Amino acid sequence: MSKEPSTNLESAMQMLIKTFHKYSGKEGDKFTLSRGELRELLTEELGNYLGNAQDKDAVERVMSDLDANNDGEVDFTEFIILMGALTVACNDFFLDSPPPKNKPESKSDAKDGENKE
Ligand SMILES: [Ca+2]
Ligand SMILES: [Ca+2]
Repeated sequence: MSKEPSTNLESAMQMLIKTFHKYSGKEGDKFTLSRGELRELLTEELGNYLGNAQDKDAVERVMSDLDANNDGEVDFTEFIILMGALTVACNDFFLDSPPPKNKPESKSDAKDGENKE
C-alpha cells in the first residue's frame, strides 16, 4: 500500500502524515490531536514559526481556528489546513524578503570569497 516517496514533494507529504500521527497517537483518539497533543506538535515541530506556542492562549486560538467541526480535536484535514496556511505565510514572507543565499543567478559573489558559511 505505502509507496516509497520518490520526490521531495512526496517526501514532504509523507512527513506531514508521519508527523501528525506521531502526536495524534499519544492520547485519546489515535487519529486526532487533542489540545495537549496539538500544543506538543506546535512546540516541538513548529517552534520557529510559532514562537508563542508555549503561550496557552495561542494554542487555544489555533485550536479554535482549526477545529472546524467543533469536536475539541484537530483531525488530519484540519491539521492540513493549518500547514497550508502556514506555508502560504512562509511564502509571503519569502517573497517579501530577499533570499539570504543559494541564489542561482549570482555573478558578482563568486570573486570576493566572503560568502562562505
Ligand atoms: Ca490523540
Ligand atoms: Ca475537529
